[in-house]
Amino acid sequence: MSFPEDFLWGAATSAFQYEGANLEDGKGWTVADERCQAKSQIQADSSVASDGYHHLEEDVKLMKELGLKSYRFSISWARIFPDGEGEINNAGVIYYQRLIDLLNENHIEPIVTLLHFDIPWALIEKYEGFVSRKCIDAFEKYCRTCFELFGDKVKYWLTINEQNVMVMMADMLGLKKDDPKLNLKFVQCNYHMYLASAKAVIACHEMCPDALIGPCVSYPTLYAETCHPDDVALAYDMQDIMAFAPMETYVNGTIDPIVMNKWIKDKTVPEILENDETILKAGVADYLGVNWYCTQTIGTTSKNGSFNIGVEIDIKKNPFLEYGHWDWSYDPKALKMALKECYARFRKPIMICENGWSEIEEIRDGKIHDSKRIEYLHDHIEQMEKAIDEGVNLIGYQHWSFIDILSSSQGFDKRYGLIFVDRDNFNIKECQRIKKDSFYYYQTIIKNNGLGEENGKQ
Ligand code: BGP
Repeated sequence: MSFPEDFLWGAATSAFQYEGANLEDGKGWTVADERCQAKSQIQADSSVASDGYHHLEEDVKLMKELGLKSYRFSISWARIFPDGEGEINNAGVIYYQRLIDLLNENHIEPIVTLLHFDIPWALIEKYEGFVSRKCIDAFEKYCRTCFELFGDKVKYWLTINEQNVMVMMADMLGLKKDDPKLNLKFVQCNYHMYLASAKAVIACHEMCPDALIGPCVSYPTLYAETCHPDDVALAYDMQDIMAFAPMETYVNGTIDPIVMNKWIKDKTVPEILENDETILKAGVADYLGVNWYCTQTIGTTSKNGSFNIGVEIDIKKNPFLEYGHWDWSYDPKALKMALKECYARFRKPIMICENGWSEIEEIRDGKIHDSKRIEYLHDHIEQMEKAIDEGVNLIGYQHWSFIDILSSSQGFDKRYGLIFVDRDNFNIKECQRIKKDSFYYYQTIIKNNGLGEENGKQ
């Protein structure tokens, strides 16, 4: 067995990282804009990003040349509703309409994320975002509007990107780090986002019966630093809380008992209304979107806690692995393990919604020789193929990223694209597009529906 004929070979971006034009044509300010501005190194914020908003036709042409079967992008909620819930912004509707039409004309399946880190800022000011149930209503209205506007042209939807990461980072939720009620608010946002996601699923099933919709979960596989039972138990619990508990809620509509017990122990149980369970149960996902880049090795030996789960843990270097510039590990074999684990637990079709390798890159003789990304693609696709052979129902692969985009935390130096965008943190230049070596490599993969002979299939 190998990749199915209709396998969705794709690539991905998100609105605030790709579009730019963050205040153009009526778009409202978002949490992502605020975060990028706060972290910005000179111009490396969301004002220009990859200038995708002004390169639409050119970029879709490049997607076509690459041979993409699918393109995952996100709709910026505040481009449709600048204040999150009031009047529709027609210019925003026209932009996404044009993108979706161009994709369909070129036989590229649009995979649309409804929320990718960019909650409209107005909802933070009015309701503290997802701390309030009012934000669930606003999200439902926005999703219903998207299904109404684009539902006849989009088959694959994703509700919320990496809710499991957002609910550990105050600034991603529009909250203040020193808020004395931060832990309670994290839980409220988490619970309310589960409900929001379920409501989006219910609306999608009602309004677009032929479409498929799911969440997008961040799933770094965790290793224990040693085989000491305490370390192993910590890694096991962390993996549960971080990845499997959220998947459980999206896929089965129940709050994982480990999570509920933790809320009770921490005295952070959110308000649970009578109808909530029915909503969660009715809004279960059709497929599981998974963002998988690498493994993380964790231990308990120091106090530099990185995760907000009430345990002080430390991210360690795994002596058996190679690491990239930003200390992300290179561990392709773990991808097969991760896919098998997800499939064994949940038995839902899986879509890899993000997977990729970042580098600092520069143009040499008009080209970008990104050999490490090629190796990464090869090694991870090989493991995907093995996972399929071993029975996993993997339906697609959205490489992160289609084109160089603004990193969610490291400006424009951290490049993931198959296409180089000629700009840097300090100089925006013309944002000229230059195909990297990996563009041609991935083109062959797609053409062969897998590694094929020339790419080293054994
Ligand atoms: C995921 C996000 C993406 C992307 C990616 C890489 O968590 O969904 O938006 O940014 O990680 O992360 P970074 O840009 O921080 O390297």
